[in-house]
Amino acid sequence: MTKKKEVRIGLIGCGFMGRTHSNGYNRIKNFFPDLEHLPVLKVACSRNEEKAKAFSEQWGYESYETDWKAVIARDDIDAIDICTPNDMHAEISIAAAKAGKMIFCEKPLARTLEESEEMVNAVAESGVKNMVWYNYRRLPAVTLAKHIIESGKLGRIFHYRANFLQDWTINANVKQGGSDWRMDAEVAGSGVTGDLLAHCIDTAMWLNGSIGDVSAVTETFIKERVHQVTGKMEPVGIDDACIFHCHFDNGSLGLFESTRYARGHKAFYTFEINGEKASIRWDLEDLNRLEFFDHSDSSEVRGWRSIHVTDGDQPYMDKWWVPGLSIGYEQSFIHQAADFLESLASGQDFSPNFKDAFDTQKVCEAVLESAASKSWKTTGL
Ligand code: 4PW
Repeated sequence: MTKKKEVRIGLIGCGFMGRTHSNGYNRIKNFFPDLEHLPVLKVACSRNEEKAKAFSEQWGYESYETDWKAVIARDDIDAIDICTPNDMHAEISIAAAKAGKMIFCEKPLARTLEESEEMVNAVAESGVKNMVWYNYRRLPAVTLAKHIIESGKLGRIFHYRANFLQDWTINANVKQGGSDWRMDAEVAGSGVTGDLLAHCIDTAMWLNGSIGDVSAVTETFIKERVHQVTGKMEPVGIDDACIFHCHFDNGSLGLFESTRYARGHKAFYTFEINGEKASIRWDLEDLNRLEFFDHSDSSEVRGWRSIHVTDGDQPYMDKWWVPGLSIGYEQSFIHQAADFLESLASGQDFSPNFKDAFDTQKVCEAVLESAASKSWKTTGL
C-alpha cells in the first residue's frame, strides 16, 4: 500500500461539533481508502483539562492541550479545526492563517460581516487552504438535487422554499451564555439567522445561485433570560424566529423560515424548488429521500416520485453498504472531510470555503438589517 500523506489535525473545541468532525476523520480510512491524504488526530483542545483529556482519549487524539494558542504554535499540526462558539472563530482563524495552517471552521463563519471579512482577508493573504462546515450539501440526496438542477431537468426556476424549525427554546428556563452560548448574542452573533438559516442560505445559493435582496421579519418571543455566567436576568439579544423572502439573481423568488419555537420540530430542515418542467423537494427527517415531480411524465403515471438515494451510482453511495441501505447525518461530515482531502490531491478549489461562507454571511447580515429597519436590503452579492 502506498504511504498516505498526513494531514495532522489540531481540533479546538470538544463539544457537539468536535464529536461530529472527529467521527468524520476517524471513518475516512475505512470508507475512503483510496484518498492520497489521511487525517491524523494529533491534538484536541478544550479550556477544561478534564474534558480535553477525556475527549482526546475517547476519539483517539494523540494528545491534548488547554490553550488554543499552543495548538497553533505546534509544528506537528497541519490543519486547525475550529469547533468553538462563534465568538472565537475570527481570532483563531486569523492566528492559524498567520501560522500557515489549513483551517476548517464551523459555521457560521463569524458573528458579524466585519469579522468574516477579516477572516477572508487573512486566508487570502496567507494562501492557506480553508473550508467551512456547511455539511448538509454533502448528504447524497442534496448532492443529487444539485446534479438534477445542473442537468436542466427543472428548467427555469420560479421558487425556492426552505424551512429550518426547532422547538428547544420554548421553555423560559433555558438560560443564555455559558453552555447555552447559542442564546447569547454576544457570543453567537445572532439567533436562528446565523445558526439555522445560514445552512438554508448556503444550500440555496449552492443550488440556485446568488440572492440579490431580502425582506425579513424577526421576533424574540422571550425577552429576558437568566445569564449562566452572571446569574442575572438579562435582555435576550438573539432572534428566536426569522422569516424572509428574497430575489435570486436567476429571477426566482425565495421564501425562508426558521424558528426555535415550532413545537414538535427538532431539526426540520426542508427545501422545495419549483421549476417550469419539474420540482424537487427534500426533508432532513427523511434524509436519504429526494422527491421529484416531472411534468413531462405521461399523465397516467405523473406524480411525485420518491427516490430513495441509496444506489451505488448515486452520490457517495458507492462508499457505503449495498443498495437500499440508508446512511445518516454523520456521513455529511465524513463526505465533507473526504472531499476536502481529495481537493488537496487534485489541486481543485474546495467549496464551501471562507469566501463562500462570507457570501452567506452577507445574506444573513442583510436579513437582520432588513428586519431591524423594516425595509428591503440588498446583499451586495
Ligand atoms: O448547525 C446547526 C446547529 O447549530 C445544526 O445543523 C443543527 O442545528 C443541529 O444543531 C443546530
